[in-house]
Amino acid sequence: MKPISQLAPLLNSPKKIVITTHQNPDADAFGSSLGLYHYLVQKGHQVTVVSSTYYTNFLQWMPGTSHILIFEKDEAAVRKVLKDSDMLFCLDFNIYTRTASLSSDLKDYNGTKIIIDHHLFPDSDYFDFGISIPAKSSTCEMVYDYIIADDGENLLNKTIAECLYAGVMTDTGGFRFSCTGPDTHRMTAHLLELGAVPNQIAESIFDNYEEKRLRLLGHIFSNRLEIFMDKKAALIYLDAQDMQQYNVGQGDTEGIVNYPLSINGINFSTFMSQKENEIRISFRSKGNVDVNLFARTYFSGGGHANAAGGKSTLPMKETIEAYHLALQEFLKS
Ligand SMILES: [Mn+2]
Repeated sequence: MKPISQLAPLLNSPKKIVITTHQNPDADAFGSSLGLYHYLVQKGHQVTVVSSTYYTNFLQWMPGTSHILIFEKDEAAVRKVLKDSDMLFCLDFNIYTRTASLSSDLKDYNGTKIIIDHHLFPDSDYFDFGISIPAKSSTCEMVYDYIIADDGENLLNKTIAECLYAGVMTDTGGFRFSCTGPDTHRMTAHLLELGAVPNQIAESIFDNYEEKRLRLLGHIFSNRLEIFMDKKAALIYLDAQDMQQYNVGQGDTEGIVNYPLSINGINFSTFMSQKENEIRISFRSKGNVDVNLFARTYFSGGGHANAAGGKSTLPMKETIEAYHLALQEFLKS
């Protein structure tokens, strides 16, 4: 994989470009993709953003979402645009398998492949050009850095600023996580100067739920939250019946894994939810508790040191038992 700085000559003439991101996109995934989209379009390229899966309601407001092609909805259109394109930008994910059923099409992609991402251990053999900095707050911050390094500061505008602000705000947990650096705040100041309005973006993302999500939270905190104070750990789980009873849809479980970390003394939080034949698991931690290592070792996943994901194909009861055994072993080492 060559450094992304060497990509510039290839973009000197108009290109057909596809930008894609990870499945079940969050605000950093779409913010970085659409931020880069609005930049590359101004540079004269023909650009299409592709999402492998449907996206949640709270991303609907972001400028450009109506142009996004969704693979789950229209496979043929996505295949055509991939086939006709010169380059593929992969944003906010480190390995093509993070794109659900789109994976095999990405695997066989013939054009130039570029990664901009902040997850650990990128699949460098797959990408031709790229930049991977796990210490960065968000892929949105990396897209901002890319635009500045590309001498594109004059093309930054309110539209791009809104997209990038959304991703940096959410990936830093509202500028609370340890990945929030001086550069993050310097960029954020610039995004506000460009016209991004923080309270509007925060409301669009955080105040966009239905009543059922608050009822679900009530159920979780009363019945589905377990605290293991001796291990400084907490677990939330939602089984198939919970998912059905509270009509849990895409986005309804966003951020739930973070709540246990607000308890004094808890530095490791796990959230499990039943999705068809597998259990999706999210991990969050504070300090030097490496949940990337935990997810990779025990639950076929990965991510960042303080935020990772994994999965289990065992039933919920057995998965929780496996979690307890894993936690015991993990804390010993
Ligand atoms: Mn991200």
